[in-house]
Amino acid sequence: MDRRHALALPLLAALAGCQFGVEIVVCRNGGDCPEGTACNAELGVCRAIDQGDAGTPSDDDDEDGKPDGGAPVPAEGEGEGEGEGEGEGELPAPSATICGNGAREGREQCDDANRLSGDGCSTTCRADSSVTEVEPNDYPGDSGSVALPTSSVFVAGITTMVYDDVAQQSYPEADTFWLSPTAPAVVRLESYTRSDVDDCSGTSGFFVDLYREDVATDMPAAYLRGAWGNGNGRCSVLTTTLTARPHMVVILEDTGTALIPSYRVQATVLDDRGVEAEPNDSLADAESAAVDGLDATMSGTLADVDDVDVYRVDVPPGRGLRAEIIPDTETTPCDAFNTRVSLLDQGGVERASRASMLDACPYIDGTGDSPKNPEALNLTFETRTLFVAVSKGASGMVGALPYRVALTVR
Ligand SMILES: [Ca+2]
Ligand SMILES: [Ca+2]
Ligand SMILES: [Ca+2]
Ligand SMILES: [Ca+2]
Repeated sequence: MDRRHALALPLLAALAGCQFGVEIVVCRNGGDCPEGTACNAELGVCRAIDQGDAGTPSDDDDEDGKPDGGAPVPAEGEGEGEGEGEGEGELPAPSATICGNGAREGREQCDDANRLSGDGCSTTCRADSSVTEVEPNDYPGDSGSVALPTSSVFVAGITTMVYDDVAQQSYPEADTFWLSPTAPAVVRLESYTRSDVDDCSGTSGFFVDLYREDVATDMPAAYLRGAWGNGNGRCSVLTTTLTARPHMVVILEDTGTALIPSYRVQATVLDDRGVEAEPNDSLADAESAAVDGLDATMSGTLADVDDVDVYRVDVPPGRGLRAEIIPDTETTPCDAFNTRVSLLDQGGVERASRASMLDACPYIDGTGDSPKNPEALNLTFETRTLFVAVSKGASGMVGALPYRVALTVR
């Protein structure tokens, strides 16, 4: 079996600044920062001074008798320098849908008062079920390669070593299952190693790979896309559009040497909230049809190199946001998908960003015990509004670029 190409990938993408209309100010090339912000040399963007950046918090350019630093720059656009029709820029009050509080609210399909999937109600309050693997299921033709419902949890273990005659060495077994959506869908496949919550212990790593239905005929040719290192801890998340055809999912241990006695893979069909409504280039105009982030997806298009699409998501206390930007076809790999995602706070300040890379489409993840982006985890006592901005990647652009945004709050 192909051991994949990504073993030596660096986990973190380089962080870089990007310009977002009036909201984001790039300072890498000598630009000035607005009041209350200072240039962050690492990100190359202006960040709120209260984030510990170098700056001049004792400045008092506005002569109000108080230092200009402190709270992030609000969206009132009081300087009205750049325009963009901000007006008063009043942002709507945050609202919370709390999955796991035992009360069914908003678009929740259920709420069983826990944060575990596979028990009938998922950690994002969507109906799900649990399917236990049947061995052998190492290869596409194996009898144990069961078909999974698209809202389900695959409970399995990588428990045996298999000797490869060609390579003349042993590898951990693979586990496979089939996914056959009855209609085109956006599906997230996420691995977990903890049994009590949807999270990872940090000790085991995965590849989650997707193949076409003719996988048994020519496995390398049928390969569509893989995910590695982009989830909680060392777990992985493969989010993709799927045509209404059978697809094979292959789970591999990522070092090719270790066993993983117990793990789960959650398959979730994201709730389609439609198409972005332009203009949505600023916080005040942000698209909010998926504001609850309950496993929601929207489709958008970067119309030209200057287009920025901003999505609003409200995150309850103690919960985190995962946002991912994926191609609108299952055949486009992440590293050939030239987009970038940024996380903005209510002041329009960029807190994190990531671009496309091999085996990981652009994502921000504040979920789980050790989130890769702690900025996307809400540690305050109040529901907080975050903004997800989509823009083109670094390698230029030819024509309009369609994409999907995938959101989960949990
Ligand atoms: Ca609830
Ligand atoms: Ca549950
Ligand atoms: Ca197994
Ligand atoms: Ca757009």
